[in-house]
Amino acid sequence: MALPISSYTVVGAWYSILIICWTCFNIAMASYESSLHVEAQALLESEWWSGYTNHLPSRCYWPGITCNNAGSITNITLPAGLQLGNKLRRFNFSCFPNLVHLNLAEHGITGNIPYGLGTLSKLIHLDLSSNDIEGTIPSDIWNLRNLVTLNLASNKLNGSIPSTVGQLTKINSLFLNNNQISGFMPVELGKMRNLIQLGLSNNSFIGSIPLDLGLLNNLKFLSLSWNKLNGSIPLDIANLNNLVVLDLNTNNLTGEILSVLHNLTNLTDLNLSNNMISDMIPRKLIQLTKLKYLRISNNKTFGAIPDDIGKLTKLLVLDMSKNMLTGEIPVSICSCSNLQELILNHNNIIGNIPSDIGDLVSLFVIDLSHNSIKGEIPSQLGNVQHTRILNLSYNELTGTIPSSLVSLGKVNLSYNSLEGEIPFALQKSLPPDAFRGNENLCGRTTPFPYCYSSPHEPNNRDLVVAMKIFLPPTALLALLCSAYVFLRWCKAGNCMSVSKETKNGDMFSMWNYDGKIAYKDIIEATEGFDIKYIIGEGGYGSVYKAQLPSGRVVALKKLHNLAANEPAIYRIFKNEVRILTRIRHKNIVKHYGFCLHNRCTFLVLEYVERGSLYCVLRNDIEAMELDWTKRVNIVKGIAHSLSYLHHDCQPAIVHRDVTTKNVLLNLEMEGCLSDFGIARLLNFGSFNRTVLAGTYGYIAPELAYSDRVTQKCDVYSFGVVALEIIMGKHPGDLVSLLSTASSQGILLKDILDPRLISTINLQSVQSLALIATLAFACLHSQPRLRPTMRLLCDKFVKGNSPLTKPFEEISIKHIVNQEL
Ligand SMILES: *[C@@H]1O[C@H](CO)[C@@H](O)[C@H](O)[C@H]1NC(C)=O
Ligand SMILES: *[C@@H]1O[C@H](CO)[C@@H](O)[C@H](O)[C@H]1NC(C)=O
Ligand SMILES: *[C@@H]1O[C@H](CO)[C@@H](O)[C@H](O)[C@H]1NC(C)=O
Ligand SMILES: *[C@@H]1O[C@H](CO)[C@@H](O)[C@H](O)[C@H]1NC(C)=O
Ligand SMILES: *[C@@H]1O[C@H](CO)[C@@H](O)[C@H](O)[C@H]1NC(C)=O
Ligand SMILES: *[C@@H]1O[C@H](CO)[C@@H](O)[C@H](O)[C@H]1NC(C)=O
Ligand SMILES: *[C@@H]1O[C@H](CO)[C@@H](O)[C@H](O)[C@H]1NC(C)=O
Ligand SMILES: *[C@@H]1O[C@H](CO)[C@@H](O)[C@H](O)[C@H]1NC(C)=O
Ligand SMILES: *[C@@H]1O[C@H](CO)[C@@H](O)[C@H](O)[C@H]1NC(C)=O
Ligand SMILES: *[C@@H]1O[C@H](CO)[C@@H](O)[C@H](O)[C@H]1NC(C)=O
Ligand SMILES: *[C@@H]1O[C@H](CO)[C@@H](O)[C@H](O)[C@H]1NC(C)=O
Ligand SMILES: CC(=O)N[C@H]1CO[C@H](CO)[C@@H](O)[C@@H]1O
Repeated sequence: MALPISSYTVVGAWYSILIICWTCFNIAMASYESSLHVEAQALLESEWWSGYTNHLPSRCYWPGITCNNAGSITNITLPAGLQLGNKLRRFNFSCFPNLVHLNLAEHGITGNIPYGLGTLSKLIHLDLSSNDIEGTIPSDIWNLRNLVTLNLASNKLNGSIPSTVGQLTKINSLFLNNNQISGFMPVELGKMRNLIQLGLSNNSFIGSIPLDLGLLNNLKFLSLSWNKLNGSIPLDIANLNNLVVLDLNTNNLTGEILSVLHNLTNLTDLNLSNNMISDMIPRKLIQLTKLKYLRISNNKTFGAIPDDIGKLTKLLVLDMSKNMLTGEIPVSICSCSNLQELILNHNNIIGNIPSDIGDLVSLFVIDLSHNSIKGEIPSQLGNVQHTRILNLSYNELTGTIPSSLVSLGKVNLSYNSLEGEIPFALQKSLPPDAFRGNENLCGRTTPFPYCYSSPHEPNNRDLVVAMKIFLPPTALLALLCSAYVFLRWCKAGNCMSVSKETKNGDMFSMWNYDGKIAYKDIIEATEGFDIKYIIGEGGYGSVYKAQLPSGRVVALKKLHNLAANEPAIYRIFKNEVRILTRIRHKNIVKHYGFCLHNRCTFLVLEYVERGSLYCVLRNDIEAMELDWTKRVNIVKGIAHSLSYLHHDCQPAIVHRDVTTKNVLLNLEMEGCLSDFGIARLLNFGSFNRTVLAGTYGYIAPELAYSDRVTQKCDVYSFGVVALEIIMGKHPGDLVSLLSTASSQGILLKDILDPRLISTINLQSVQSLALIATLAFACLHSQPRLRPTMRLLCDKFVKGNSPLTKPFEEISIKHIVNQEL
């Protein structure tokens, strides 16, 4: 049955629909108008545009305001000069539903960011940078999920960043730099996958860099500099291969990072200065061919500057100052034709100054001071006419000063071994300090009456000449008198044997007698043991590198835990050190002296350039440099030095801590044993039996149940070290497996350092087999069945017995069962 529908009902239905729609429209219009009214009212109340409040209807044309077609405000970008003071909180954010763009940078805003910004749900761009805003960032900011740029930089914001920051998934620029934000960097930063620029520098962030930053593979700009970040730089940073700027300077970052950076081929600006990065400068760094700024100053990087650094043709600034770089300045640097700053001071760079540096016409700053650069100053340096600063002080330069240098600005040639007459024009244009410490330089004008000599290091011959020529008889008398007083004073024990020692050039032995002199020199050379001079740390204390006024470089081992004010301890310590300083062996780091003070106690040691064998073996490039011949020589050197300590010293000295960390390598890659006797000194010093002699992994097994340290403990450790040298890594489990059957089938060729295995030849095989045989004998669990160091040395001298089997077939079993 069909329902009858009258025409009346149809019309009625249409009519009611129309009515409804009309009402809807009216309501919509009314609410729209009322929302515009609310916006207008909020503008009035904000008091930001106090001069315009009479023109409310034309508000879309007020300075800095943009509206959409319906008249609702979408963009507020105040014109420069308007000062808002504390009027941010007068702004009722909830009244601007269509605002997408709010830029209030540099408007003198003070006070806090009020809560309520989170109601601007359409906001895409928010910039409150360069104001004086303080307090924490209100949490509702992190609800602005449409934000594409957020800039709160250069304020006084504090507090920390919550994990909700990860909600801003559309954001591509986040700048919070130059504030006082603290706490950890949240891992949720890794959720902002669209980030292109991230600036968090100059805050107080602590902890380590979140690994998840490695997920932000759109990043082009990353700056976390000037924070308190520690730990190592995550290797995942190497995934960010769109990075153009990577700035991590001035943190406490450690670790090895440089070796993976070569993937970041778009980098133009790399700044890792002022951290604790200890890594080689990898050759692959030259793959970053777009680099303009390369700054790694004030770190612990080592190795040489890559030979082909000249491939970085865009380079403007190369700053690797204050590191532990060795090797020469690569000649190829002269291909970096845009170079403006070459800053390599405070390293251990050797060799000559490449003369073609004179071709680098843009060079502005050349600072090579505090190195060991030799040879003459190339006259071509004078070609670099833009150079304002040329600092070659504290090197070992010889020859005369080229007159071409006259065209440069500030020049400093002090503390070298330059000679001859200073070019006249330079005498006039530079202060005498620029030439100080070059004993054989002469001048003509007033500041240089005779050959110039440093006041710190009087040169006897010059003094005599000067006295003969210049001193009238009365002055001579006065001089003799004061010399007499001086000698009397010396006799009283104030400066024992200074004159004798300096004449012999042996300036260190005096430190055996008088701590005061050393103390002052050392404090100056290390700026009061500033941590920036630390080159190594151990359980006993830190090792510093110090360059003395004479230019000589020494290592200082600063010992903790010493009750030096205890007279008994002082006496024992002094005797101990005296024994150590008498030791002279090619393969033992020289002890020059010590300083025993209440505040600091340190040993003065020879500085050994290439650092510890431990580190070299763990660096693929350096480990390759350490070929089989060098390794065999290092093993022999250690054996000889231990034999010397055990059998030739009176009383015999037990090292107690033979490890690869305590074998240092010089420039020729020869081994020098260091740190012997330190454990004993410390035991005296603290009367503390908990100071363990030895390093886990190298300690003889008997020390687990006895504290009787004998020469045979050193022999055991030597065995571990010898194996480590030929295996390229700590033998680890192999040592404990030796007595078991499972080890016996292992082949010699399978334990040798795989990085060098391809370079093996008949001669090295014989030496390696001998080393392995002797090393295994040293690892005997019974101390008395281990060979003595003297016996080991004899075996090394006698050389290798011919192999009875081909190399490929020699097994551990075969070696262990050999008769010594
Ligand atoms: C907002 O306004 C400013 C100044 O009027 C203008 O420069 C800027 O491009 C505008 N931004 C947007 C997204 O419209
Ligand atoms: C902001 O405006 C809304 C809507 O007009 C109002 O409810 C609220 O009270 C205002 N807030 C302040 C702090 O004036
Ligand atoms: C942040 O700064 C304000 C003053 O600007 C201070 O009252 C507050 O204690 C600070 N908060 C933190 C966590 O440092
Ligand atoms: C760090 O920020 C403060 C202001 O917040 C500024 O004065 C200072 O210059 C900044 N330092 C660096 C190195 O940018
Ligand atoms: C890094 O700093 C944090 C906080 O200051 C600290 O807890 C942590 O031990 C430090 N880590 C390292 C490796 O120094
Ligand atoms: C770096 O670490 C050292 C000690 O580990 C600490 O004394 C120093 O304050 C730290 N520096 C910064 C900037 O956090
Ligand atoms: C470097 O890039 C190569 C090829 O693009 C890639 O195979 C390698 O995994 C990358 N290394 C790192 C550390 O990201
Ligand atoms: C480097 O930059 C170029 C040009 O800006 C771009 O095409 C390329 O994708 C970027 N990334 C890498 C890894 O080269
Ligand atoms: C790099 O860091 C140093 C601090 O050692 C700073 O002075 C310099 O401005 C930084 N350079 C760049 C380009 O970031
Ligand atoms: C090198 O000398 C210049 C000019 O005398 C000086 O400004 C600079 O600080 C010196 N550099 C060092 C590391 O001493
Ligand atoms: C011994 O050394 C331990 C660890 O270094 C230290 O905690 C303890 O205070 C020391 N005892 C004495 C008596 O110095
Ligand atoms: C080895 C070294 O000198 N490291 C320094 C690197 O820079 C930081 C910050 O200035 C220093 O604290 C380190 O001592």
